[in-house]
Amino acid sequence: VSVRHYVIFSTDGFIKVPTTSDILYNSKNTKDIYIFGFVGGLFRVDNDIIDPSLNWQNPLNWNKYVNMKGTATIPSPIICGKVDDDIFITLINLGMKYRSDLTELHTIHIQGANLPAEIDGFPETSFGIPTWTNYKDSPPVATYYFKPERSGTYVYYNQATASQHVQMGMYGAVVIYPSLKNLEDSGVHKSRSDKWYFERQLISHIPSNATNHNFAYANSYTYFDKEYIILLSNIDSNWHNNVLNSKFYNSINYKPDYWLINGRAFPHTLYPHPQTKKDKKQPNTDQINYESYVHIKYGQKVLLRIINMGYQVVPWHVHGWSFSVAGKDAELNQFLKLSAILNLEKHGNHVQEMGCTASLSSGETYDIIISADDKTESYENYISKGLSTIPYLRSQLKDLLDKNQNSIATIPLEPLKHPNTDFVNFLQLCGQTNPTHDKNNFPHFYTMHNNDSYTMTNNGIYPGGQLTFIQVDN
Ligand SMILES: [Cu+2]
Repeated sequence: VSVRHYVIFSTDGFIKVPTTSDILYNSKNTKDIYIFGFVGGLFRVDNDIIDPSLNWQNPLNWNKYVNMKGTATIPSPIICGKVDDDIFITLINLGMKYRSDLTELHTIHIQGANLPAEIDGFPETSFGIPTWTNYKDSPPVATYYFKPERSGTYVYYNQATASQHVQMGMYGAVVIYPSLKNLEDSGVHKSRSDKWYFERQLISHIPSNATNHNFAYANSYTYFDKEYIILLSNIDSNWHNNVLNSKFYNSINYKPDYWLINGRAFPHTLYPHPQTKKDKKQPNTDQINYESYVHIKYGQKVLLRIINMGYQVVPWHVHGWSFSVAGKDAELNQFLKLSAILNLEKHGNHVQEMGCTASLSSGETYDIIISADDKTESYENYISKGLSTIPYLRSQLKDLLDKNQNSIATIPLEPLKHPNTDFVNFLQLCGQTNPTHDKNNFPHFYTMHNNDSYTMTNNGIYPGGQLTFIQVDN
């Protein structure tokens, strides 16, 4: 059990959205949208101070806080911990840099946390944090407390004037891992030789360096090798402009024109997330961040923590594999729960909820696991040799290229080197026929996206919006 203390500030800022579908972006094909959000992060773990600048009780830090006004982005910092941890979140309302006249109350509500009313963040039934206006005096603060009983994916947001504050961007992910004790209680344990067992049965696909941070829930079928947060939201830029310009906006006219994954629209979703490098040392959280370009290896299991904070239902669709639903709203999937109760796992058996689309209402979270099995075996013959009198795929693609140069895609391979992104030609990839075909380096690209396909746009321009890639290689 650890104490994890976060200090979070509310303020305003801007995000950049693409205005074209150019994969390479610059200042000419992006525009700014005014937003509100939370900044800050992990202050303390147990007695270790992680970031001394977050100590609001030290007056020497106050000047820095004043300068943090106007620096908000979407989404807000990730809050994480494990079951039974003591999670504290101190909230400071910095006020707005570009709308200094706004002095509304702010709160933090953790959806799914099932907290008592005193600290549930609903201001009409408890309290809100007023804006800090006298910088000579310590900021008005209150500290929320959350002792998670269940692992899974939650979301926090500003419940004060939620209609506007959620739309403006005041939300972030909450990730809770099961504890080792939870896992042991469910029959999953690590032996002294560093092997993972369910009861007395070896779980061979779980490597010895796995920890409780490789399980979504206390259940052996929720093991994953890598995890990503997919926080979905949508924006009506007219609303945001009106807030910036102090104009009334009637929320019954809500009409989104941008759809975001972790605060960004395609093609920005492919690039490294600007918040990742800002992340301070996060003890016990090696890999969790807001990257939305999923990069995994064949055979790996990837957990997608999908959260919908938009004002529309999202049918989230994954190409390539059917996924298994590990849980929803921080509750273990009921089929997995039933399988455990009936002891089906013992017999190497279980029941799973599978699918290729998960529909998320506003505020819902889904934990889905993809087993990225290699499909080259089954399709290799057709792609590289042809089958049943149909010529092999590369020769077909060459014909297409002869007729139209634009018919073959170029794909940004691991767009981690922005702005000098490498592109690969799909024909080269797909056409690496024997004997030059290098089976050991054959990346595949799958997409996942909002299946209400008009949301794959940026103000009407396709492709854009809620669309991103999964790169799989060896
Ligand atoms: Cu699709």
